[in-house]
Amino acid sequence: MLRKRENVKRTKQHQQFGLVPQGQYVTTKFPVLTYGSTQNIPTDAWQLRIFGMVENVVELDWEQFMAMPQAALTRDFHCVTQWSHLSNDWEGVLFRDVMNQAKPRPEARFVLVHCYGGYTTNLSLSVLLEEDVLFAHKHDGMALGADHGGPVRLVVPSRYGWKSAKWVNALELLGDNKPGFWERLGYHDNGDPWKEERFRFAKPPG
Ligand SMILES: Nc1nc2c(c(=O)[nH]1)N[C@H]1C(S)=C(S)[C@@H](COP(=O)(O)O)O[C@H]1N2
Ligand SMILES: [Mo]
Repeated sequence: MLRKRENVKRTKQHQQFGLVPQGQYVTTKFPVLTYGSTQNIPTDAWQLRIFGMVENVVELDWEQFMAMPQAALTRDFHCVTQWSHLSNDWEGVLFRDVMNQAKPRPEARFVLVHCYGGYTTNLSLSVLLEEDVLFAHKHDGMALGADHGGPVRLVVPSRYGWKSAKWVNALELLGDNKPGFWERLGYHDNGDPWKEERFRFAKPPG
């Protein structure tokens, strides 16, 4: 109960200063949100593959991934179910650095992100190339737990949480947009929380 009252107070303060998007409340918890089951992928079996409209198909194993330049950033996280968890410290490899190895072809405009377990989500390549998009393997100083998408998840700070794919396994570069798991069910292709782009339609279908 105390925690609840604190969260209400914190939410009001953040809203007052425009620090959380409309329709979000601030929580100090970091809820786990997974459709289906947690994937347990040992690092020695983990792989990241980039394919589709690229000059070079890239396949990185854990060692190659960890040998890349490491970046750290602190960002807020907004789930479309309305909780926001602020000031997450993420560490990992910048999306840009990984994508540079693949050399997207000029026709490549969209990316379908594939995860272990079958989850997918779509983003435009230009959003993913923003400077703070990261393949994260650490959260708040600790190895990213399997519940939160470890060994490696995508973090797309400028979009709702469902675009931050856990247990990321592959990126498919496409010329035409192809909706992912939630997007096929009515969630927004772009998903900017500051524009409240929750649903593809004004209301979810059905
Ligand atoms: N592979 C996979 N990634 C996923 C999900 C999922 O169900 N499967 N859920 C998404 C949703 S809706 C959110 S809000 C965040 C939640 O991340 P968390 O469980 O670390 O809080 O993960 C996203 N990434
Ligand atoms: Mo979410």
